[in-house]
This record gives sequence, C-alpha cells and structure tokens, in this order.
Amino acid sequence: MFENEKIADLKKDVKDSHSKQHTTTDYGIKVADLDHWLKVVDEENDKVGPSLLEDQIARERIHRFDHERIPERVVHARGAGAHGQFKLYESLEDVTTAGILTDTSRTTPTFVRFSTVQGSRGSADTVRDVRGFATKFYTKEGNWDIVGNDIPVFFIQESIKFPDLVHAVKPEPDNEVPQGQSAHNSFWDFAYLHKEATHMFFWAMSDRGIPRSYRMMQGFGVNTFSLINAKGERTFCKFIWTPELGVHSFVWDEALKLAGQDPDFHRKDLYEAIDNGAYPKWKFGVQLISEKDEHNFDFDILDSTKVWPEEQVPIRYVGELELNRNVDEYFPETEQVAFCTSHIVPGIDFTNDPLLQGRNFSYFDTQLSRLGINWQELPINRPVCPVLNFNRDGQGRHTITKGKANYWPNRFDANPPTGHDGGGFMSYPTKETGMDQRKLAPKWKNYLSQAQLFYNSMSEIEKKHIASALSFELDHCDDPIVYERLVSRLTEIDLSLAAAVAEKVGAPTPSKQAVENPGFKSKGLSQFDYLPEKPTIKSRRIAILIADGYDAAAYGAMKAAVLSQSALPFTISNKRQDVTAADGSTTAKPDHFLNGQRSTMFDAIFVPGGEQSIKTLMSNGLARYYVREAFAHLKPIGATGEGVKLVQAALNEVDGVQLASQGTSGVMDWYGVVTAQKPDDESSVKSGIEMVKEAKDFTGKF
Ligand code: HDE
Repeated sequence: MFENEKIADLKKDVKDSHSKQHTTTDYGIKVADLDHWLKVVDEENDKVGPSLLEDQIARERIHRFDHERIPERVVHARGAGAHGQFKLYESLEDVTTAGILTDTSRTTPTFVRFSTVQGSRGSADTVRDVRGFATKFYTKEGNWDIVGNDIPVFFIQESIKFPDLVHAVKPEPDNEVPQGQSAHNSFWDFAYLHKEATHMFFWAMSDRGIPRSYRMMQGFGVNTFSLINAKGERTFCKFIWTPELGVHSFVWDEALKLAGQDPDFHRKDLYEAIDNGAYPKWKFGVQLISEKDEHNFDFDILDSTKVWPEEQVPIRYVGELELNRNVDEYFPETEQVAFCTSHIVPGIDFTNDPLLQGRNFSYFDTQLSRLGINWQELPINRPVCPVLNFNRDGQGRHTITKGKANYWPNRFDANPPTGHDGGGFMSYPTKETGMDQRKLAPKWKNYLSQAQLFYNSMSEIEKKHIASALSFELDHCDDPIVYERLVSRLTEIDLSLAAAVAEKVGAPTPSKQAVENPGFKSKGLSQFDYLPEKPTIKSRRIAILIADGYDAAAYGAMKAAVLSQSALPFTISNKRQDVTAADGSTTAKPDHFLNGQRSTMFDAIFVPGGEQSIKTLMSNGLARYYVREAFAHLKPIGATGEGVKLVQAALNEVDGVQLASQGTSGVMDWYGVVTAQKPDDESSVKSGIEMVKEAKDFTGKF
C-alpha cells in the first residue's frame, strides 16, 4: 500500500472495524448488549412489556443513525475517488513560482474524485454525461484544487446561468424524470436557446460522453488561470490530464446495458485496477499564452466555451499523476472531500474568466450546506502543511488553539501575516478599465466556429456515433419544437448530420447548410489522437468461456498469457460450480455463470476447445449471444480447436455477416476475430484500432 504525508495524516483518524476491541457508546462506556432495547419483561408469565425511553444506549444509536445522511452534491453527486501522487518532471519556473510546478524533487500527495454530473448519488455510472475530474494536491504551501471535467469546454459563458443549466439538465420538475441523462425536452430546449452550448453538446454527444473507464479519459481544468513567475510576469494557462492508457469509450449499446447490468461499473473498475496494482496514470500538461498575446486570437482566451487549438497553443507536458491507493471508507473520504476552484497556491492566480469567478464563489458556499463551516478541518480536506488562523467556533469545530490571540493585530504580535516578501499569497495586480455592465465583449458572440471545428475533426465512425447519440437524445424529446429547432441548429454545423438526425427523430428534412462551415480541423479533438503510447491490455478484463469437457491446455495457456500481460482473466461457464476438463483430472472454478456477468463487462472473449464443452455452449442460447454481443460491441474474440465452432455458430446468427472463411483454414477474416483450429494455423487479426475505425454498425443486427 502506498504511503505519503496525507495518508499518514489520515491515519491519525483511521480506526479498524475488524478490531476485537469491545464496542462502546459514543461517549466511551463499554456496551454489554446490542441486540435488545431495555424493556419491562415478565419472564415468569412469558410477557414482554413496554420499551423504556430511559435506554440511553438504544436512543443514542437511533439518534446517530437518523442523521447519517448529508445533502448530496447539487451536481456531480455520484462519484468515485482515490489517493495518489503527483510528480513534476520539468520545472515551469519560467512562468511560475509555485513549488509544486517548479520543484522536480517533490512528490505531492493528491486525492482525485471522478463523477457524473446529472445523476443523483445512487444513479448509474455508464450514462451519457460529462465526467468530473477533480484533483486536490496537498502541497507544502497549502491545498491546490483543479476542479475539472473530461471535456475541455463548458455549456455557458456566464456563471449566472449555471442554475438554469443545471435545472434544465436535471430530472424535470413535475415528475422527476429522467435520471442521469440529458435525453429530455428541458435539456435540449436549453441547448437550443443557448447557442454557446453547441460546442460542448457536440463533445457530450461524442464518444467522450460514454468513457470506458475513469482511467481512460482526459481531464481539463477548462477555466483559464494565471501563472506568475519570480519577475512578477503573468502567463495565461490551461491545465490538461492525458491518460497513459489512451482515451477509450464504450459503444452506446454497451453503456446502456451496463447501466442496468452493473450500475457501479466505473466505480468498481477504478477500485479493481488499483487493488490489482494497475495504477492509472495521467500526464499533466499546460497550455500557455503570455500576457502580451492575450488578444491575438479570434476568440477570447477567457471564454470557457473555447479550446485553445493545439496548432496555436501546444501542450507542454511537465508532470505525472498516479492513483495508487483506494480509500479506506467511502463517506469520510470520497463523499466528504470538498473542492474549491478558489484554492490556489502562490505562483498561481485567477483571471477574469467570468465562469471561473462565479465558481470561486460557488464551491465554498456549497460546502457550507453540505458539510458546515468547519469543512476544511475534516481529515480528507485538511492540508498537510501547518494551518494557523483566527477562525474560532462554528459547528463541528475540531481544532483547539490555546491562548488569547484570536484577532489581528494583537498585542502579542502572534501569528502575523508574512508581508510582501515572506512567501504569502499576493494577488496579481491587474489594471482594469471599462464600465459596470451586464454584458460580454463582441468577440464572445463567436458561438459556432469551434463546434464546427470539433465536428470536422472527428473520424467517420465518431461522426456516426454523434449522429446516433443526437438521434437517441432527441427521440426522447416529445415536444416537436424541441427536436425541430435542435435539428435546425445542426444545419449550422453540418447539413448531412442534420438530415440524418432529422430522419430518425421525425423532424422535417433540412435542405440548406444554414451557416458556412469552412472545414477547419484541429488535432487533439478526436479520440484517435490519444491512443496509448505503447499498445497494452494491462488491466483489461478478458472472459474465457468454458463448460465441462474443456481443453485444459488451451485454457491454462490463455489464462497465463493474459496474466503475464497484467490483464485480468475471468472464467465464465454455464454454472458456477466446478467445471471438469476433458482429461477428467483438472477442474476450474468459474468466476461467474453466463448470466451473472454478461459480455458487456469484458473487453475481450476467448473460447478454448474441448468437444463436450463446446457442445454444451453451442446448445446454450446465452453462450451464443455472449459471443455475438461481444462482436457487435467490437471486442476482440479468440477461439481455438472446437471453440471456433461456437464463434462461427454465433456469428452466423448475425444478420448480414458472411464469414469469409468457414471451416477449413479456421481463420476468420473478421475484424477482431482470431481463431486457430490447429496450433500452426496462421491468424489474421486487424488491430483493435483499425477494427473500430473501419467498424460496421452491427448493433442493430444481433
Ligand atoms: Fe462545478 N460545481 N460549477 N463545474 N463542478 C460543483 O461544488 C459550479 C463547472 C465540477 O468531485 C459544486 O462541491 C458553477 C465547470 C466538478 O466534489 C458547485 C459553475 C467545471 C465538480 C459547482 C460550475 C465544473 C463540481 C457542487 C459555473 C469543469 C465535482 C458540489 C460557473 C471545469 C467536485 C461542489 C467533486 C461541483 C458550481 C461549472 C466541474 C455547486 C457555479 C466549468 C468536477 O459548487
């Protein structure tokens, strides 16, 4: 288990629920009985009388229990968190004095919480939504929070609109439907009425909205921050996380099914990977614009609905984040962790980004209703550096500060501020001009160019997925004004997309591109620009399908091969009782039976031979469906010996699939399908990436 200063700090509060120490009340007396309320009992006459209010032990238990819940987060209620560490490998001292960004010898403890936005705390993980990516760095100079998302832009430019946005995307007010998704009238009504939301809804409708894993998505600070160097110069900055494993997504059918089959899929995926030592890693990058170049762009660099195209502002990767330790208990750590965009350390500062300024107010404020005024004293939130201030009292105060100096200045000269040169936080002195007005400057009216840029930069399959996602969402809108107007918005981006969506959702087919799309593209927008540097199956889940009479040699060899690549093999059978191999002497203990964990929960499938095993599986509709469904979800499928027959039988059932080479050679010419009937058969598998890029859409056919 990984240790660092923050873990050591938390350990002061960690108790062991498995300890053999006797139970006590909350005020410390040992408890003799925890099964019965104190009552009048007449044993002689076998009669139970009234329960006594006097029982302070029972009362305390019920009191305590009655108040266990706190308000869930108003957005991002559902999440999963883990501890880790941040290492800097290149100093940014040219642009900042922040210790965490200049001292390459440091390892900074961190806590990260990933989340969905719309759903409540008990909603499903795999819904189509934006994902939160909030990082707390426990630095030597105090806590620094980057409260980001997996999408680099936001729906709105002004924070005053945030309550409307959230009301519109959350379940509708009359019937509280739907849960965890934007597929309803209110959201798309809002989206149409806010042209600036177009860019972000394209991201949310792309495959980025349904990530395969929290470990396989990027993170973005979204807002524009300032970095301040030793000379007092300011550089504008955006923060970016890029995952070592690459950016990967589900296909929509898979995500939909998983929401029912395993609503905790992402939460478990993160926990399982860390538990297995497959620590997720991200490179940390910055995009930098010097103060003098602020106005040299055709968009405002403080506008959160815009990316800074990499061709104009390259990403400089300077550090690495690793998550290497699961929480001990969810509530005190993942639920009580509280982030604030206003938590910055010296060397970092804010900007006039209006969304950031609104956020700087909102996060502290919301922690008050969730956690109370002393929320920064909670173990997960308290810094690892010394904290001393003039705070006193308030609900849930933990800190005990002795002495009389609870005000400044004081006659003891106690706890003085550092002054200008003592390392204390100094705000960057900005010269402001202008009038108090409720408006933005003209440049901010450029709403659509980057939505076009994003769409133009997608590969063909990503474009198809956007069309399917929009069709799904608008099909859930039953008010024609909503889906018809939204289709008209799409004509401002791409006419063929608008026409394809119109057909599916029942809007009139549009005939004219409403706004010219000059066809510009940019790198770093398509997911295919973020493939892992080294191809890897590390931490991927692989299902091996067997039944009684399986080929033990092939089964054992594949299991060993999978483990050697740090991937996770799971044995799936028609039962969970032991399965006996063809040789009669070996047995395997299945991890699940076919219905317990469906193909959706795995990244690939392998079917070893064994005559009897395959006979059993071939006659089982669910086993054939397992293979078919995995194929439709573009997953690699491997088979050896008689196992090939199961794959052939299953895929023969897919409408429109003609197997190129059945029977003799045993090698199927299908993307992602590798089979070998004899050990020396040649296999011709296309890489997973080619497979996805060239994929045909089989989801409607299996
Ligand atoms: Fe948030 N957001 N937000 N948000 N946000 C919250 O704070 C808010 C925005 C983000 O895991 C709340 O502690 C306003 C952008 C994440 O605990 C609240 C505006 C981005 C999380 C809040 C925004 C985010 C939150 C609710 C518009 C991406 C979860 C609970 C001006 C950069 C953090 C809480 C966690 C949570 C306000 C816009 C990301 C209400 C007013 C842009 C990842 O304070």
